[in-house]
Amino acid sequence: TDPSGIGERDGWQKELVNFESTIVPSVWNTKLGLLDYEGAAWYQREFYTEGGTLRFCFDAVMTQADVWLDGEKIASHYGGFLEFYAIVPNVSSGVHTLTVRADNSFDSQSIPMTFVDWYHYGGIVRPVTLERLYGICPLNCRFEYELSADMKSAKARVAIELYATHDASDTLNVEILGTSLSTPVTLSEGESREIYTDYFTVSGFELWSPESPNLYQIKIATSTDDLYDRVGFRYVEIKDGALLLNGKPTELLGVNRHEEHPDFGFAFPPSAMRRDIDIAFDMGCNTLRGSHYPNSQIFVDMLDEVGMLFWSEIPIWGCGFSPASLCDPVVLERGAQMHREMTKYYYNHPSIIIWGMHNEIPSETAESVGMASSYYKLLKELGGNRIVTYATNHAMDDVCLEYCDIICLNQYEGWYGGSINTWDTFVANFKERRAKLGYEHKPVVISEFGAASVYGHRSFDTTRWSEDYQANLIGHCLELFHDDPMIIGMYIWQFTDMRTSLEAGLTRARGFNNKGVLNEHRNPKAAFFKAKELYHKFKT
Ligand code: ADA
Repeated sequence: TDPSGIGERDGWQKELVNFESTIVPSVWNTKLGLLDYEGAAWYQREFYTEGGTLRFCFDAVMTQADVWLDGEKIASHYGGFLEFYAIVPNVSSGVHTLTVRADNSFDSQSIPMTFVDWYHYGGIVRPVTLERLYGICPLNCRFEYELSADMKSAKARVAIELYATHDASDTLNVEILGTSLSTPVTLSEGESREIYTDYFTVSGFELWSPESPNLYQIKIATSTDDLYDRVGFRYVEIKDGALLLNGKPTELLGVNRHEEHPDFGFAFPPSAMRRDIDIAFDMGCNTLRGSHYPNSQIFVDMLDEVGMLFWSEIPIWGCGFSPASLCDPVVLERGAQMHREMTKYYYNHPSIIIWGMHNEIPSETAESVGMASSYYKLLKELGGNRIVTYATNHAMDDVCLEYCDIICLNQYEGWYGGSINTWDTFVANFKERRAKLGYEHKPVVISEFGAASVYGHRSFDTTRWSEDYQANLIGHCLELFHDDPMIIGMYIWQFTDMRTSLEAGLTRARGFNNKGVLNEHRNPKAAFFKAKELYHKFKT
């Protein structure tokens, strides 16, 4: 750790003198003594290479990452939940030193900001990989397609990010579903460029849906390198007040999930991801919201495979945002960059049907309009066939509702004010406001609602903090929302209890947000069984 920020001055990028060994990926907070540490920490390791052009890929480093190879800076990246890479040419054969400084300090311009209702884990939280490149190499691809009216074929093209280790001409081959097409490419040494294939028609596929999550392999290859990904064909739209998936009305039965575990922080193990998905299915969910940041690619791959719909968003968690921050060009650009990276790297996942612009910004203020309108436009441009929205906690005075395809309300009647009985009035009042605004074509999702309960605390009188109070409130809400034609979906807050930041911890028993329908070790509370009963009933 480098609490006083002396590492670079003292040459740690060349050699770390005092260190302990650790495992990557991981968060440092689970090391004894480092639970509360916020700031910079340095990681270093030696590796052997036969040399050439090397590509260092980082899936996620919290939050500001700086990377050195043999003491020379090779990358800098801001944004803790998104991937980045550095390409270094002419690396000699032999042993080299890779150094990473991960800094999770927060301030009024950081995303997320200091005050959030989760834990500021730090470290290299997702895998790091090293590739040797040679020739013209495909690094990333976006498969763009438009389904025909009968949804049996698609007009497609592929955007491919290329890098050349030397001046070269080659043929780029794309193969999908028995169709193959070749594009000649010429790049000069060190050049990176995105190219588009011509449009082509693909057919012979079955649609991707929660019931049949059909995936197809896409292979992109030059004579020296290749790239494989998977795609699914589906169409999502809002029509006549409903969400249609492949033309079929779909009710979103969901839960908000943080990719967090008290023993692993954000370095969530894949086997535990799979278990979370199994539990969500058992509960009857057909969708998860990745509150409040892009989740691991491994997790979203699993959702593609099993047919779970997903809402992916960036970590603009606005409770602590001042109206001034909303117009701060640094904040706006950081958020825009996160949206560009999220849409670039997550584009091919059919499970992602919703892009989330931000969560609970002060959207009742005039200052919020710039952020909401620009992010909406950006996600519509870059995001493919997806619903674009944001979660608001300003149902009755939000001024940005123009900038969403569906209206997503976070509301805690019966927890932060109100009672179980005030939900009807809340819904009725919002319906009236929506009509007055002329937004009746925008269906509503209740994107957060719930109550905290302490696992194991039962009560005959359904007192607050008991499992019974929580189960009762959630049961009431689910039935109310399901029966209301304006409301097309619901995401319970939240899947599991989870550790929260020190500031929020002051009002959170155990330093945890206890609104999970499971506790942090994935043991079910009464609310889990209530939701399971109702979600399964709604589906029949
Ligand atoms: C907000 C927020 C969540 C969580 C929740 C709560 O709606 O979006 O992240 O903090 O409130 O538990 O109060």
